[in-house]
Amino acid sequence: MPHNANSSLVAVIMGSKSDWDTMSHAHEMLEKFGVPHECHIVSAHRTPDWLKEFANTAEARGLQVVIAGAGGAAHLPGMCAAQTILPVLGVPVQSAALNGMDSLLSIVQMPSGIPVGTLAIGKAGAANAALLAIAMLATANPELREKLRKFRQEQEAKVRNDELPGK
Ligand code: RP5
Repeated sequence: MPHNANSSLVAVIMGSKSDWDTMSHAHEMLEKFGVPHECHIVSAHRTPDWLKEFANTAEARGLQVVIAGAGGAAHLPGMCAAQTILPVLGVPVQSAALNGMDSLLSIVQMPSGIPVGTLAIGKAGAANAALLAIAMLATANPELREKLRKFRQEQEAKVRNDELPGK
């Protein structure tokens, strides 16, 4: 995993190594756009002191957006958002017991005052969290804005050129 604590603009954190299968999609999207980022396992309940240290130092280290993925009783995004003013994007990881509905509801239902921008359950949510982080960074970065525009154009062209089998 990339780890360059000095220049990262985005941090991708997740509650467990088991979340990587999902959260790697955020990492891959950030890689594709050349956005400096770092990835860490940070558990709200297993490593509370590490979460506190991470969140308390994130802004001063130059991070601009945090993407936090967790499953089950998924309090990582909310507990991270509580300790930093950086925007936090939450990704509900698909859980075995409740298919990610537990993760989604845990992340999305933040009481007023501490927002978490909640994405879709699973891999699409992780990829979109990265795209949203990129769009946020792009408001002040024309080069990134052009990369985002090109990405949309390529996506559109692919869909327009898709053919249905046997048609
Ligand atoms: C959460 O519990 C993690 O985010 C993960 O999605 C879930 C299960 O963790 P493991 O038991 O696989 O470590 O904290």
